[in-house]
Amino acid sequence: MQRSRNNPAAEGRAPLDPLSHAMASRDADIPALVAEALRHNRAQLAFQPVVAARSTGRVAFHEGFIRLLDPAGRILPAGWFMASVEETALGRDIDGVSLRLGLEMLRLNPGLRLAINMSARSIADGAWIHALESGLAADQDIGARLILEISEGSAMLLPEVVVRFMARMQPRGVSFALDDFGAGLISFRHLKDFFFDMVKIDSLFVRAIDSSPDNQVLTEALVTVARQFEMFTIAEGVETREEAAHLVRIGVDCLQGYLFGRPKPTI
Ligand code: G
Ligand code: MN
Repeated sequence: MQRSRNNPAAEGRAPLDPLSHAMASRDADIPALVAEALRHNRAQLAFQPVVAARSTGRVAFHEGFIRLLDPAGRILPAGWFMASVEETALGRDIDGVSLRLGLEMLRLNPGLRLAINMSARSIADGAWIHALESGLAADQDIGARLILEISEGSAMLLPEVVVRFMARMQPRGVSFALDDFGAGLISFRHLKDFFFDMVKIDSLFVRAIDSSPDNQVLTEALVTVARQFEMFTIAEGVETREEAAHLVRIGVDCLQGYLFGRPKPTI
C-alpha cells in the first residue's frame, strides 16, 4: 500500500518516519539528506534504453540516471533534490558518483554503450576528472562506449570550458550529447561553436506530436538544425506509438521513453 503524504487520517496513527517527514516539509534540509545518502553510498544507476527509430527492437545505447536512496531503500526523486544542489559542491559529488558507477558498468559489460549526465561545472572538479581518467584507463575501448550528456542550460553557463573539454575528450573516443535540446538556453549562434555528436530533443516537443502542429513544426526545425551540423537526433520522453510513428516519419534517428522501457536498476 502506498502511503499518502496528503492524507492526515493515514498519517494520524502511523507518523511519518523522519525522512518522509523532512521531504514533505517545505523547509526540508535537502542538502543534508543528499549528503547523507552519498556518505552512506546509497546511490545507484537506473538504466533506460535508447532505441533505433527504424528498428525499435535494437538498442543503440542506454542512459544511466542517478538514484539516491533513503535509509529504507526508497528512491529520493531526482526532481526533488537536483535543482537545489546542481550548482553546489554536492552537485559535483552526485556527478562523480554517477560517472564512477557508469564507468564501472562499462568495464563489466564489454558490449555496453552508456550515456551519463554531467554538469559543465564538473569539468573543473578534480575528483570528477580523476574518476573519468581512471575509468578510461581501465580499458582501451571504454572511451568509445561512453557518451556524456550536458544540458543546454549547463553548457551555456561555461561555453568555453565545455568546448575545450570536448575537444580534449573526443579524440579519445568519448561522444557528447546536448541534453534538453530546444528547451534550454542555447542559441543557434553558440551551437556552431560546440561540436556535439548528438542532440536529445526535449520531451516538451515530443509530447502529443502526432496531434500538435506546433510540436511538429518545432521538432522538424530542431531536426533540420541538427542535420545541418551533422548531429545525430534522439527524441526523449516518447510515451505513445503515435508519437513514435510521427518521429520516425520526420527522420529522428533514435527514440527514448516509457514506450520502449522505463529506467530500471538492471540493463
Ligand atoms: O537527463 P534528462 O534531463 O533527459 O532526464 C529525463 C528524465 O525523464 C528522467 O528522470 C527520466 O526518468 C524521465 N523519463 C524518461 N522517459 C520518460 C518518458 O517517457 N516520460 C516521462 N514523463 N519521463 C521520462
Ligand atoms: Mn539526460
